[in-house]
Order: sequence, then structure tokens, then C-alpha cells
Amino acid sequence: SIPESMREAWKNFSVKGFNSKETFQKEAVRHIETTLARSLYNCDEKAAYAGVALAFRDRLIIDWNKTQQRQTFADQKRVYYLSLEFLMGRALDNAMLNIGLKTEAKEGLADLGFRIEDVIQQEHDAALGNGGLGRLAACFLDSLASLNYAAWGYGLRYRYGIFKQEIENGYQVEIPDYWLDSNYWEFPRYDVTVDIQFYGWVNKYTDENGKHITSWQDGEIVSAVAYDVPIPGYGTATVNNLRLWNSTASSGEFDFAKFNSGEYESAVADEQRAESISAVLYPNDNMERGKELRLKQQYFWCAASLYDIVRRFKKSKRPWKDFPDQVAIQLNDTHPTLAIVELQRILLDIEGLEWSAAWDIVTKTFGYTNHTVLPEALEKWSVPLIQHLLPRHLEIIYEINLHFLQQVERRFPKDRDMLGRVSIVEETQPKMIRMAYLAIIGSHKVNGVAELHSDLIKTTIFKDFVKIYGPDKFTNVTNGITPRRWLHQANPRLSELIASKVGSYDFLKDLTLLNKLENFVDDKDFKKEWQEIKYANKVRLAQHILSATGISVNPKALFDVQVKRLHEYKRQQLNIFGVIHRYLAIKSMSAEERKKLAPRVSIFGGKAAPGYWMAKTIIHLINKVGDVVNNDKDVGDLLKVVFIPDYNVSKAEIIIPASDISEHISTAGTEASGTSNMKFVLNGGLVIGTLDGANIEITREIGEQNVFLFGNLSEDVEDLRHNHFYGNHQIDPELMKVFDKIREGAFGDASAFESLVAAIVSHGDYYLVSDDFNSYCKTQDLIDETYKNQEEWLSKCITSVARMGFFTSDRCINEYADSIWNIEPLQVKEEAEVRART
Ligand code: GLG
Repeated sequence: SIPESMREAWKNFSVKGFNSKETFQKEAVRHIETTLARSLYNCDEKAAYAGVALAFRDRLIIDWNKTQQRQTFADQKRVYYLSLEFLMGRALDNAMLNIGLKTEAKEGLADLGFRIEDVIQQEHDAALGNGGLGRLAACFLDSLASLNYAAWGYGLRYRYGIFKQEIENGYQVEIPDYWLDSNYWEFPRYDVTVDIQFYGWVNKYTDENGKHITSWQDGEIVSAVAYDVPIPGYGTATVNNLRLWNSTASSGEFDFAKFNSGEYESAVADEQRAESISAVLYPNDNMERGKELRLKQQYFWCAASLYDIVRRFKKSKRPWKDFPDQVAIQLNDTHPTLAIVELQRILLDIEGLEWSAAWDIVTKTFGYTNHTVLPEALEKWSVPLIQHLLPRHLEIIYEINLHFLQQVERRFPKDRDMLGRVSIVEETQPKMIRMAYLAIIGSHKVNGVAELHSDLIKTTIFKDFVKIYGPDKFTNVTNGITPRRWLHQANPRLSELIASKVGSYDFLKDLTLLNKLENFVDDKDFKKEWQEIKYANKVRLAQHILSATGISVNPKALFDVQVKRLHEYKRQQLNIFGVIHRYLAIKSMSAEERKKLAPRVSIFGGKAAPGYWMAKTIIHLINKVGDVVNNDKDVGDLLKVVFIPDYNVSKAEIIIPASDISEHISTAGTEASGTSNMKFVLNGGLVIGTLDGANIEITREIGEQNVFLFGNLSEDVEDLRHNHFYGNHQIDPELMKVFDKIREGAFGDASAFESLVAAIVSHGDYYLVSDDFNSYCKTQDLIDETYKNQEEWLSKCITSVARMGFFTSDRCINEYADSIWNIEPLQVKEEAEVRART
């Protein structure tokens, strides 16, 4: 329908995007001189970064436009990944590598007087997530684009990401992370603005034609404005979209009447209330706190995203029953469960469908991923709160529940208790809505994130639902990580060495090709190079540690790393008690014995939720132990203890490649999967771990002889806990010595650590720290012994990397596509031209 002459004109002038060093330089300098109004004389590294980022953003958006057009013309089914968290980290390096123009940028920058490494360092992390769940979403976006799936992410554009952590006198201090000033990777879409309603009341009436109408009326309106972030695939022209919603006062709502009548302050207050919805990321990992503003965030984001998805579908003019053939929506945990209710509301109240036709569409559209069995993380919202904020949605939830319970009653007429157990409504005071149950009932598939976890949800928290729906509704998709960021970008030298052995960089698109490395396990030169790379990575980390903490560590020592969110179930306390045990052992050794010991650096990092006292106490203890051990002349280089402040994605990229041993030591049955375990092994480090989450599958893939396993099994945990309370609970004697030392005040004021010790000695040791202590320490001794034989150690590392192919997020996304979303990739013709050259 567009006239030929117009097409021609557009074609002549449409932007091509740079593809060489010179054209890159031209674009970067143009942005520095015009967009940023700087020049040769006042361009610092920050400005250079901004210019390069803007040049690459432009480059991405050209392919973004084409991708969106292509996907629309192909009329393809799209997948929408709804996640309250996207822990993206830095974008520039990733964009350069995925497009394949890093070498050009590096050389171009050098001519202009900048080192690319320094420029990359200027970028502020996009830290819109807490931990594994948010980073998984980011890895998924990378794989979806790299595999050419038509996929959009939907999230919130928080003004404040996860707080910045500082350590003062050994305590965690939280600093707000205001990151938007320096974010060059988004496009505001003021034309994509959706009005979102809250509060109000439900009006039911019969119209002049005798039709029953239900309408949600009045209340408060807040606007959602779309901000788009381009997501480049690796070695393909596909650039997908991450759409983040920003809340503002509705333009109709900023009350000029109030403003003119002198109520300026109250008009401003409305504005601020609206903006507060997308203001902050809740900083809790694996823990829900039931705050009203959080529920507002959830509805705001679900409603805006669904409005967008439905509008896109309606453009196709297809009948409603086709909706699930065009749209798959994946719920990343229960946070977006209200989307189920919102779609049902749209279909019923706005589109006028019958209940069962609408519900059929809804359940075929949604899939739900569970990420945890921890009871404190399972979301419940109080009925009065939902009633107040979303009155129509509460009605619909009750009706969903009614239909569901009737169905259950028919199937299990004799099981009276069943109804109470599986009801969406928990009969407490106040009544609570169980979001996980609603998510299961409203989805066609439910998946866990590692085999053990997927089995556990079927036998524990969702057991009744397996009886009701049968086992096929429940499935497993073991998590994965993107090798682009977590190998190629974080560890370029190792990536290059691997490419030189396996023949090309194709392993970054098909990670199973790593298995060719097994041929080189005995190759002396190869091993030497491998070892040198690890050493260089350790030197780089040692430099970071020195500048961040003032502690000097020896890169020749064994680096033992535990970096992840602080949580009792992840058991950083077990690690630090083990460190104290080691310290006491060193103190009691003769000089001769000390000489035989392998020097070790124990490295910790991770944030504690600001309200999680016990987690903060563990950080405090780690720092206090460090103060004592690091300054003890008897100990010297034999043991150093470091807490790296403000662990985030960009720090992970420095820390992970430098690890010899990393710790994944959760109480068996508590860590759904873990994903850092995969990153560490992929970077040539070994792991010490419990038989939990993905550790089990990693062991199966790389071989038991290459993993340091210890501790009780998940099937024994319940009995052990029971015995702690009703049997004879004996604390491990070696652990008792550690506690005695703490209580003596060896690490400062003993009262600061009382609750930490009491949790184990007097309150039942819920996380089985004492039960696993002995086997943990013995396994650490075995690690010392093994490390002494560097040849053997290196063979283990190389063999492990060779067998890690399974853990790419590409495999994981293909499984979701086949077994849950039923979508096919959309092949890109230009792909051949867009090679990854770096
Ligand atoms: C969860 C779990 C992790 C899991 C991650 C991604 O605790 O074990 O690896 O999601 O599925 N809340 C989380 O971070």
C-alpha cells in the first residue's frame, strides 16, 4: 500500500550502520561531538564510553527494526518472558562481541587515544535483579536472540536497581543505585503509553440489549510508558526487544485544576505516588514480604504487558481462539501470576467471551516456572489487600477457584481434606491467596529448574496437583548460562585457546563442541597455556582485591571462592566456620607442618537483604575473621580471608575466571538449581558442593572424580531436622571448638555473633551446619592434597570444561521452545554476512 516513489526515497536514505573501523570511528566521534557536545580537548573516558555506546546502540537499532518487521511479516508465534528481574550487567562489551565488531572498535579507539578495556569499565551495571532468577532471565534473552526466536522480555524500569554494598567496620551498608543518568541502552516510547487502573469498584448491570455487563470503575489511573532495550543475538542479525515499563502520573490525571486552584503540593504528591511504582527493585532474594507497593508493581507491569500483547494480536484480525497459537507467555516465578487473571478479565469483561472459552485460551497461553521450594519465598497476598487494590480481579480469582474446586470434588469425592489443601484461598486470618496454586491452575505447563528440584516440587509442595492433573503437566528444564558472556566475554584468553584447539569459535553457538578438548587433556603445551591463563586471571583478581579492600593476596595460592546472595540456606556460615577451623589448625602446627600446607585465599562476596539480620551477621563475621587472620604473622600467606564488596555481574566476570575452587554448599534440597556453579566449571575451576540443585547434573556430566562432593542427602534432611528437636542433638566437636573461639572474643565482641551460634546450638540447626561440618572439612583437606598435584588438577579442570556443553542456556531455551512454548526459530537471511569475528 506504500507508493513505490516513497519506498525508493526511504531506501535511499535509510541508515546502513557501520561495519568497519573507520565507519565506527566516524559514528563514535559524531556522537561525542554532537550528542554529547565534547571535543578532542575535553573527551574523557566517560565521554568516550558514551560515544561508543551510542554508536553501538544505533547499530543495534537498525537490526532491531528489521527484526521486528521480519517477525511481524512472518506472522509468527512469539514468546513473552515476564520477569520482575533482568540482571543484565554491562551491555557494551556484549554488544560488540555479539555483533562481531569488537576488533574494529578496539583498533578504532586506539587511534583516538583510548584503551578499549578502560572504556568498557566506565559502564554502570544494569542491576535490575537480585541474583540467580534475574540473571537467568538475562541469559535467556541472549539465547532467544542468538537462536533467532521471536521473543520479547517484559519487565519494570526501576529507577533504583539493587543497592550498592559498602563494607564499613565489617558491616554491610546499603547505598542507593541510581543508574539511569548514565544509561545509553534504552529508547523511550512515549507513543506506547498504557493507562493502568487501581482501586475503584465493580459495577454489574444489564444494558439496553439485555446483556450482562461487568465493569471496573473509578479508582486511580497511572500511566505505563514503554522503554525498549535492544537485545542482540550472537552471530546473527536478530535483535530482540526487552520492554521495561516506567510509571508516571497519567497525563489526564496531572490535575491542572488542582494546580490552578493553588493545590500545587497535592498535585505533585499524586505525581510522586504514580512514579513510586517503578521506583525501586525489592532487594530480597528468595523471600517475599507482602508489601502493598510490591503488589502494585506486579499488577502495573502485568496489565501494561498484556495490553501490549493483546493489541499486537488484535492487529492480526484473527479469532480469539487463535491466541495461544500466536502467543506464549512464560511466568518467571509467581511474580507475574496476576497476568493470568488480567487476561481472563480482558477476555470476559472487555472482549465479551464466555467464561470457559476465555479460560481455555488463558490456560493454553501460560507456562509457569517455579524457582524455589523455600516456604518464605512462596508468594501469598492477603484477600483484603487484593480486594482493595484490584476488586474485579479478586472476583475472578474466586471464580477460578470455584470452578477448580468443583472439578477436584468430582474427581476425588472421598478426599474431603483435599479441597482445603489445594484451594487458592488459604483459610487463615486474614485469608490469603496462594499465588503458586493460581499459577499452576492457570498454566498448561509447570517446570522446575533442575532435576532434583523438579522432582521435589512434585513430591512436596505441589504433590496434590500432580494427583489432580497427572504428571505430564509438570516438567523439568534444567537451567543454563550463556557461554557468550560467561566464557567468551569474561575469559577471552581461555575462549581463544579453546577456539585454537577445537578449530573455531563455533562452540559458542554449539557448546557440545567443547568435547573435542578431551583430546588435549594430556597435551603438555596446551596444559601449560591453560595454567598460564588461569594464573593471569588470578593476578587480575588479586589487583581488584587490593584496590577494593587493601588486602594483598598471593596469586599462587589456591583461590577458594563463594560468591552469591547471602542466605542461611546457601551456608556461607559453614564456609566461614571451616575457615576458622583451618586457622586454628594452622595456629597449632609446627613450622615444618606449615611448610607442607597449600596456601589458600578464601574469597567471599554477596549482598544480604537489608532486613535480613542473620545474613548481615554472617557478613560481619567473615570480615572480622579476615581482620584477625590477615594480620596474624604466624599465618602469613597460608591463609587470607577476603570479602569483596558489592558483588554484581561485572565483578562476577572478573572473579569467576580466577577461581580454583568454588563453593556451592547449600543444605541438600534447598537450592533449586544454582547457575554460578555452571559458570565456575566452564571457566576451568573445580567445585566443592552438596548433592543439591544442578550440582547433581554437573556431577553426572563431568564425572564424580572431578567434583568434591560432601554432606547429607536431601532425602535425609527431614529426619535429621526431626532428630535435632526430638532426639539427642550433638554438635560436631570440631565445630564446637570454632564456637568456643568465637565466644572467647577472638573475632571481636562475641555478643555480635551469639544469634548465629545459637541458631545451630540451641535452635535446631535447621540448615544442618553441624551435621555436614565434618564431611565438609575432610573434603577441604582432600582439595588441598589434590591441588598439590598440578598435573592431575589441570586434567580435571580441562576434562570438566570439555563436558559442560549441556549447561548452555541455548539447550535450555530449545527445550522450553519444544516442550512448553511450541515455537520455531525464524531464520535470518543476512546471517551469513554477520559473522562473529572476535
Ligand atoms: C532461584 C534459585 C536458584 C536458581 C535461580 C534460577 O534460588 O537456585 O538457580 O532461581 O532458576 N530465586 C532464585 O534465585
